[in-house]
Amino acid sequence: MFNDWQNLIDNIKKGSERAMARMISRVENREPGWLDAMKIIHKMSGKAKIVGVTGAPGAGKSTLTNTITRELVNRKYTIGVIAVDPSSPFTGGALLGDRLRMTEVCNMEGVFVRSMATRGALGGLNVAARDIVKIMDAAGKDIIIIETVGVGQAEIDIVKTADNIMVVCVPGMGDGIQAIKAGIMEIASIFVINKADREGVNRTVAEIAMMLNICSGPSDKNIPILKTIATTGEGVAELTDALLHDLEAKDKKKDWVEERTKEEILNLLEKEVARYLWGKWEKEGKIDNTVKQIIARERDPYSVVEEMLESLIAEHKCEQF
Ligand SMILES: Nc1nc2c(ncn2[C@@H]2O[C@H](COP(=O)(O)OP(=O)(O)OP(=O)(O)O)[C@@H](O)[C@H]2O)c(=O)[nH]1
Ligand SMILES: [Mg+2]
Repeated sequence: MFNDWQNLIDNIKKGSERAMARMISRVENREPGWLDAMKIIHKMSGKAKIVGVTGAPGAGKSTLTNTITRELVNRKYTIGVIAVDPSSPFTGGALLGDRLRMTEVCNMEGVFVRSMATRGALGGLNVAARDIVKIMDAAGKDIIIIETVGVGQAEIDIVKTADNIMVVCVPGMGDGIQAIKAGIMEIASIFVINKADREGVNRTVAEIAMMLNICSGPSDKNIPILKTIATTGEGVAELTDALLHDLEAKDKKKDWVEERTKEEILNLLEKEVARYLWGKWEKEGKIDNTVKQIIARERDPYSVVEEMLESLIAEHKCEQF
Protein backbone atom coordinates (compact mmCIF):
# COMPACT_ATOMS: atom_id res chain seq x y z
CA MET A 1 0.00 0.00 0.00
CA PHE A 2 2.61 2.50 1.03
CA ASN A 3 4.85 1.84 -2.00
CA ASP A 4 1.98 3.02 -4.05
CA TRP A 5 1.85 6.37 -2.24
CA GLN A 6 5.63 6.68 -2.31
CA ASN A 7 5.55 6.26 -6.05
CA LEU A 8 3.02 9.10 -6.34
CA ILE A 9 5.08 11.31 -4.03
CA ASP A 10 8.23 10.67 -6.08
CA ASN A 11 6.39 11.77 -9.20
CA ILE A 12 4.93 14.82 -7.45
CA LYS A 13 8.49 15.81 -6.55
CA LYS A 14 9.21 15.82 -10.28
CA GLY A 15 6.16 18.05 -10.81
CA SER A 16 4.00 15.42 -12.52
CA GLU A 17 0.48 16.74 -13.01
CA ARG A 18 -0.96 13.25 -13.31
CA ALA A 19 0.55 12.30 -9.96
CA MET A 20 -0.83 15.50 -8.43
CA ALA A 21 -4.33 14.78 -9.72
CA ARG A 22 -4.25 11.18 -8.45
CA MET A 23 -2.85 12.09 -5.08
CA ILE A 24 -5.46 14.82 -4.58
CA SER A 25 -8.29 12.40 -5.36
CA ARG A 26 -6.92 9.74 -3.06
CA VAL A 27 -6.39 12.17 -0.21
CA GLU A 28 -9.87 13.63 -0.77
CA ASN A 29 -11.28 10.13 -0.46
CA ARG A 30 -9.22 9.52 2.66
CA GLU A 31 -7.83 6.29 1.18
CA PRO A 32 -5.77 4.20 3.62
CA GLY A 33 -2.30 5.62 4.00
CA TRP A 34 -3.34 9.23 3.22
CA LEU A 35 -2.19 10.52 6.59
CA ASP A 36 1.33 9.11 6.27
CA ALA A 37 1.52 10.40 2.71
CA MET A 38 0.47 13.90 3.79
CA LYS A 39 3.13 13.87 6.50
CA ILE A 40 5.75 13.59 3.77
CA ILE A 41 3.98 16.16 1.58
CA HIS A 42 3.97 18.65 4.45
CA LYS A 43 7.75 18.46 4.71
CA MET A 44 8.07 18.99 0.97
CA SER A 45 5.79 22.04 1.04
CA GLY A 46 5.99 25.54 2.48
CA LYS A 47 7.32 27.57 -0.41
CA ALA A 48 4.12 28.42 -2.28
CA LYS A 49 2.10 31.55 -1.69
CA ILE A 50 -1.64 31.24 -1.47
CA VAL A 51 -4.12 33.71 -2.93
CA GLY A 52 -7.84 33.61 -2.19
CA VAL A 53 -10.20 35.20 -4.70
CA THR A 54 -13.68 35.84 -3.39
CA GLY A 55 -16.63 38.13 -3.98
CA ALA A 56 -20.23 38.23 -5.12
CA PRO A 57 -21.45 35.70 -7.73
CA GLY A 58 -20.80 36.86 -11.28
CA ALA A 59 -18.35 39.60 -10.23
CA GLY A 60 -15.78 38.17 -12.63
CA LYS A 61 -13.70 36.05 -10.25
CA SER A 62 -13.04 33.28 -12.77
CA THR A 63 -12.23 35.70 -15.58
CA LEU A 64 -9.91 37.59 -13.27
CA THR A 65 -8.24 34.39 -12.05
CA ASN A 66 -7.66 33.50 -15.67
CA THR A 67 -6.15 36.89 -16.52
CA ILE A 68 -3.97 37.09 -13.40
CA THR A 69 -2.75 33.55 -14.03
CA ARG A 70 -1.74 34.52 -17.56
CA GLU A 71 0.09 37.56 -16.24
CA LEU A 72 1.90 35.51 -13.58
CA VAL A 73 2.88 32.83 -16.09
CA ASN A 74 4.34 35.58 -18.29
CA ARG A 75 6.36 36.64 -15.26
CA LYS A 76 7.68 33.05 -15.01
CA TYR A 77 5.68 31.86 -12.02
CA THR A 78 4.15 28.39 -11.94
CA ILE A 79 0.53 28.37 -10.80
CA GLY A 80 -2.00 26.08 -9.20
CA VAL A 81 -5.67 27.02 -9.37
CA ILE A 82 -8.34 25.58 -7.09
CA ALA A 83 -11.89 26.36 -8.20
CA VAL A 84 -14.33 25.75 -5.40
CA ASP A 85 -17.46 24.68 -7.24
CA PRO A 86 -20.88 25.45 -5.95
CA SER A 87 -22.64 22.12 -5.69
CA SER A 88 -26.02 23.64 -5.14
CA PRO A 89 -28.42 22.69 -7.94
CA PHE A 90 -29.29 26.37 -8.35
CA THR A 91 -25.81 27.29 -9.49
CA GLY A 92 -25.25 24.33 -11.78
CA GLY A 93 -25.06 26.68 -14.72
CA ALA A 94 -22.34 28.74 -13.13
CA LEU A 95 -20.33 25.57 -12.62
CA LEU A 96 -20.38 24.77 -16.30
CA GLY A 97 -19.50 28.37 -17.12
CA ASP A 98 -16.55 28.19 -14.76
CA ARG A 99 -15.25 25.05 -16.41
CA LEU A 100 -15.44 26.72 -19.80
CA ARG A 101 -13.73 29.87 -18.66
CA MET A 102 -11.09 27.87 -16.87
CA THR A 103 -10.08 25.95 -20.00
CA GLU A 104 -7.76 28.73 -21.07
CA VAL A 105 -5.61 28.50 -17.94
CA CYS A 106 -5.89 24.70 -18.02
CA ASN A 107 -3.87 24.67 -21.21
CA MET A 108 -1.17 27.05 -20.06
CA GLU A 109 2.29 25.68 -19.43
CA GLY A 110 3.04 25.37 -15.72
CA VAL A 111 -0.59 25.77 -14.67
CA PHE A 112 -2.52 23.06 -12.85
CA VAL A 113 -6.25 23.48 -12.26
CA ARG A 114 -8.38 21.52 -9.86
CA SER A 115 -12.07 21.85 -9.04
CA MET A 116 -13.37 21.08 -5.61
CA ALA A 117 -16.98 20.40 -4.74
CA THR A 118 -18.42 22.31 -1.82
CA ARG A 119 -20.43 19.28 -0.88
CA GLY A 120 -19.16 15.94 0.35
CA ALA A 121 -15.62 16.86 1.31
CA LEU A 122 -14.85 14.13 3.82
CA GLY A 123 -12.50 16.10 5.98
CA GLY A 124 -14.43 19.34 5.74
CA LEU A 125 -14.02 21.98 3.11
CA ASN A 126 -11.15 24.05 4.45
CA VAL A 127 -9.19 20.97 5.49
CA ALA A 128 -9.63 19.54 1.98
CA ALA A 129 -8.53 22.83 0.41
CA ARG A 130 -5.42 22.86 2.56
CA ASP A 131 -4.56 19.31 1.46
CA ILE A 132 -4.81 20.31 -2.20
CA VAL A 133 -2.76 23.46 -1.62
CA LYS A 134 -0.04 21.40 0.05
CA ILE A 135 0.12 18.86 -2.73
CA MET A 136 0.40 21.63 -5.35
CA ASP A 137 3.01 23.35 -3.18
CA ALA A 138 5.03 20.13 -2.86
CA ALA A 139 4.91 19.76 -6.64
CA GLY A 140 6.67 23.11 -6.92
CA LYS A 141 3.86 25.52 -7.79
CA ASP A 142 4.93 29.04 -6.81
CA ILE A 143 1.50 30.60 -6.36
CA ILE A 144 -1.78 28.86 -5.66
CA ILE A 145 -5.00 30.71 -6.38
CA ILE A 146 -8.22 29.57 -4.71
CA GLU A 147 -11.40 30.90 -6.29
CA THR A 148 -14.43 30.55 -4.08
CA VAL A 149 -17.99 31.33 -4.95
CA GLY A 150 -20.12 33.38 -2.67
CA VAL A 151 -19.34 34.60 0.78
CA GLY A 152 -20.76 31.93 3.07
CA GLN A 153 -18.91 30.85 6.19
CA ALA A 154 -17.37 27.85 4.43
CA GLU A 155 -15.86 30.13 1.78
CA ILE A 156 -14.61 32.57 4.37
CA ASP A 157 -12.95 29.69 6.22
CA ILE A 158 -11.19 28.68 3.01
CA VAL A 159 -9.95 32.11 1.99
CA LYS A 160 -8.76 32.74 5.54
CA THR A 161 -6.05 30.16 4.91
CA ALA A 162 -4.66 32.33 2.08
CA ASP A 163 -1.70 34.70 2.33
CA ASN A 164 -3.53 37.28 0.24
CA ILE A 165 -7.28 37.70 -0.02
CA MET A 166 -8.67 39.49 -3.03
CA VAL A 167 -12.24 40.65 -2.75
CA VAL A 168 -13.81 41.23 -6.15
CA CYS A 169 -16.57 43.82 -6.38
CA VAL A 170 -18.37 45.43 -9.30
CA PRO A 171 -19.57 48.99 -9.86
CA GLY A 172 -22.93 49.86 -8.36
CA MET A 173 -23.11 46.70 -6.34
CA GLY A 174 -25.97 46.64 -3.89
CA ASP A 175 -25.28 42.97 -3.17
CA GLY A 176 -21.57 43.45 -3.04
CA ILE A 177 -21.77 45.86 -0.17
CA GLN A 178 -23.87 43.31 1.69
CA ALA A 179 -21.23 40.68 1.00
CA ILE A 180 -18.51 42.93 2.31
CA LYS A 181 -20.47 43.51 5.48
CA ALA A 182 -20.69 39.77 6.05
CA GLY A 183 -17.22 39.45 7.45
CA ILE A 184 -15.11 39.81 4.33
CA MET A 185 -14.11 43.40 4.98
CA GLU A 186 -11.90 42.42 7.91
CA ILE A 187 -9.91 39.85 6.00
CA ALA A 188 -9.45 41.54 2.60
CA SER A 189 -5.88 42.27 1.47
CA ILE A 190 -6.85 43.89 -1.85
CA PHE A 191 -10.17 45.17 -3.16
CA VAL A 192 -10.67 44.74 -6.88
CA ILE A 193 -13.40 46.71 -8.60
CA ASN A 194 -13.81 44.58 -11.67
CA LYS A 195 -15.97 45.50 -14.67
CA ALA A 196 -14.43 48.96 -14.53
CA ASP A 197 -15.83 49.48 -18.03
CA ARG A 198 -19.20 49.91 -16.34
CA GLU A 199 -20.72 53.06 -14.99
CA GLY A 200 -20.29 54.05 -11.37
CA VAL A 201 -16.83 52.61 -10.88
CA ASN A 202 -15.39 55.63 -9.11
CA ARG A 203 -18.35 55.87 -6.80
CA THR A 204 -17.84 52.24 -5.77
CA VAL A 205 -14.14 52.90 -5.13
CA ALA A 206 -15.13 55.85 -2.92
CA GLU A 207 -17.73 53.76 -1.07
CA ILE A 208 -15.24 51.04 -0.28
CA ALA A 209 -12.56 53.52 0.75
CA MET A 210 -15.07 55.09 3.09
CA MET A 211 -16.05 51.74 4.59
CA LEU A 212 -12.39 50.89 5.10
CA ASN A 213 -11.88 54.14 6.94
CA ILE A 214 -14.86 53.52 9.14
CA CYS A 215 -14.28 49.85 9.84
CA SER A 216 -10.58 49.28 10.13
CA GLY A 217 -7.88 50.25 12.52
CA PRO A 218 -5.06 52.54 11.42
CA SER A 219 -2.82 49.67 10.32
CA ASP A 220 -5.30 48.55 7.68
CA LYS A 221 -5.72 51.90 5.96
CA ASN A 222 -3.45 51.11 3.05
CA ILE A 223 -5.46 48.23 1.62
CA PRO A 224 -5.28 48.80 -2.13
CA ILE A 225 -8.48 49.38 -4.08
CA LEU A 226 -7.77 48.63 -7.74
CA LYS A 227 -9.86 48.82 -10.89
CA THR A 228 -9.77 46.08 -13.52
CA ILE A 229 -11.47 44.96 -16.68
CA ALA A 230 -10.84 41.24 -16.48
CA THR A 231 -12.15 40.56 -19.97
CA THR A 232 -9.57 42.84 -21.65
CA GLY A 233 -6.84 42.58 -19.03
CA GLU A 234 -6.86 46.29 -18.25
CA GLY A 235 -5.47 46.99 -14.78
CA VAL A 236 -4.34 43.41 -14.30
CA ALA A 237 -0.61 44.21 -14.47
CA GLU A 238 -1.08 46.75 -11.65
CA LEU A 239 -3.15 44.26 -9.69
CA THR A 240 -0.44 41.62 -10.11
CA ASP A 241 2.18 44.11 -8.88
CA ALA A 242 0.08 44.84 -5.79
CA LEU A 243 -0.46 41.13 -5.21
CA LEU A 244 3.23 40.25 -5.41
CA HIS A 245 4.08 43.19 -3.18
CA ASP A 246 1.61 42.04 -0.53
CA LEU A 247 2.81 38.44 -0.71
CA GLU A 248 6.34 39.59 -0.09
CA ALA A 249 5.24 41.60 2.94
CA LYS A 250 3.24 38.65 4.34
CA ASP A 251 6.32 36.48 4.06
CA LYS A 252 7.91 38.55 6.78
CA LYS A 253 4.99 38.30 9.20
CA LYS A 254 5.87 35.49 11.57
CA ASP A 255 2.73 35.96 13.69
CA TRP A 256 0.54 35.35 10.71
CA VAL A 257 2.22 32.04 9.86
CA GLU A 258 2.03 30.88 13.46
CA GLU A 259 -1.65 31.80 13.69
CA ARG A 260 -2.42 29.90 10.53
CA THR A 261 -0.53 26.83 11.73
CA LYS A 262 -2.49 26.81 14.98
CA GLU A 263 -5.72 26.97 13.02
CA GLU A 264 -4.55 24.15 10.81
CA ILE A 265 -3.94 21.86 13.79
CA LEU A 266 -7.31 22.76 15.32
CA ASN A 267 -9.21 22.19 12.09
CA LEU A 268 -7.56 18.86 11.50
CA LEU A 269 -8.09 17.73 15.08
CA GLU A 270 -11.74 18.70 14.99
CA LYS A 271 -12.42 16.99 11.69
CA GLU A 272 -10.40 13.86 12.32
CA VAL A 273 -11.68 13.21 15.84
CA ALA A 274 -15.24 13.64 14.59
CA ARG A 275 -14.61 11.48 11.54
CA TYR A 276 -13.03 8.73 13.65
CA LEU A 277 -15.72 8.61 16.33
CA TRP A 278 -18.60 9.02 13.90
CA GLY A 279 -17.17 6.27 11.70
CA LYS A 280 -16.84 3.94 14.68
CA TRP A 281 -20.48 4.49 15.70
CA GLU A 282 -21.58 4.02 12.13
CA LYS A 283 -19.68 0.74 11.88
CA GLU A 284 -21.23 -0.41 15.14
CA GLY A 285 -24.66 0.50 13.80
CA LYS A 286 -25.42 2.83 16.70
CA ILE A 287 -26.34 6.01 14.88
CA ASP A 288 -29.91 5.40 13.69
CA ASN A 289 -31.08 4.20 17.05
CA THR A 290 -29.36 7.02 18.90
CA VAL A 291 -30.96 9.60 16.61
CA LYS A 292 -34.40 8.10 17.29
CA GLN A 293 -33.76 8.15 21.02
CA ILE A 294 -32.70 11.79 20.93
CA ILE A 295 -35.80 12.81 18.96
CA ALA A 296 -38.01 10.89 21.40
CA ARG A 297 -36.25 12.73 24.26
CA GLU A 298 -35.09 9.42 25.74
CA ARG A 299 -31.54 10.62 25.28
CA ASP A 300 -29.81 13.93 24.57
CA PRO A 301 -27.01 14.83 22.15
CA TYR A 302 -24.80 16.08 25.00
CA SER A 303 -24.50 12.74 26.72
CA VAL A 304 -24.06 11.01 23.36
CA VAL A 305 -21.03 13.17 22.61
CA GLU A 306 -19.82 12.60 26.15
CA GLU A 307 -20.07 8.86 25.65
CA MET A 308 -18.19 9.09 22.35
CA LEU A 309 -15.38 11.09 23.93
CA GLU A 310 -15.21 8.73 26.90
CA SER A 311 -14.78 5.79 24.55
CA LEU A 312 -11.88 7.64 22.94
CA ILE A 313 -10.21 8.15 26.31
CA ALA A 314 -10.83 4.53 27.28
CA GLU A 315 -9.23 3.33 24.05
CA HIS A 316 -6.27 5.55 24.60
CA LYS A 317 -5.80 4.11 28.11
CA CYS A 318 -5.99 0.56 26.81
CA GLU A 319 -3.28 1.31 24.30
CA GLN A 320 -1.04 2.64 27.01
CA PHE A 321 -1.10 -0.57 29.02
N1 LIG B 1 -18.09 44.04 -18.93
C1 LIG B 1 -17.31 43.21 -18.25
N2 LIG B 1 -17.70 41.92 -18.12
C2 LIG B 1 -16.90 41.10 -17.41
C3 LIG B 1 -15.69 41.55 -16.84
N3 LIG B 1 -15.12 40.51 -16.17
C4 LIG B 1 -15.94 39.46 -16.34
N4 LIG B 1 -17.01 39.80 -17.09
C5 LIG B 1 -18.14 38.94 -17.49
O1 LIG B 1 -18.95 38.68 -16.36
C6 LIG B 1 -19.51 37.38 -16.42
C7 LIG B 1 -19.20 36.61 -15.15
O2 LIG B 1 -17.81 36.40 -15.07
P1 LIG B 1 -17.17 35.22 -14.22
O3 LIG B 1 -15.72 35.33 -14.36
O4 LIG B 1 -17.81 33.94 -14.54
O5 LIG B 1 -17.64 35.65 -12.78
P2 LIG B 1 -17.51 34.80 -11.44
O6 LIG B 1 -17.39 35.79 -10.34
O7 LIG B 1 -16.44 33.78 -11.56
O8 LIG B 1 -18.92 34.08 -11.40
P3 LIG B 1 -19.38 32.88 -10.44
O9 LIG B 1 -18.22 31.92 -10.32
O10 LIG B 1 -20.54 32.31 -11.13
O11 LIG B 1 -19.72 33.52 -9.14
C8 LIG B 1 -18.93 36.75 -17.66
O12 LIG B 1 -19.86 36.85 -18.68
C9 LIG B 1 -17.69 37.57 -17.95
O13 LIG B 1 -17.35 37.58 -19.32
C10 LIG B 1 -15.32 42.92 -17.02
O14 LIG B 1 -14.29 43.40 -16.53
N5 LIG B 1 -16.18 43.69 -17.73
MG1 LIG C 1 -16.43 31.71 -11.13
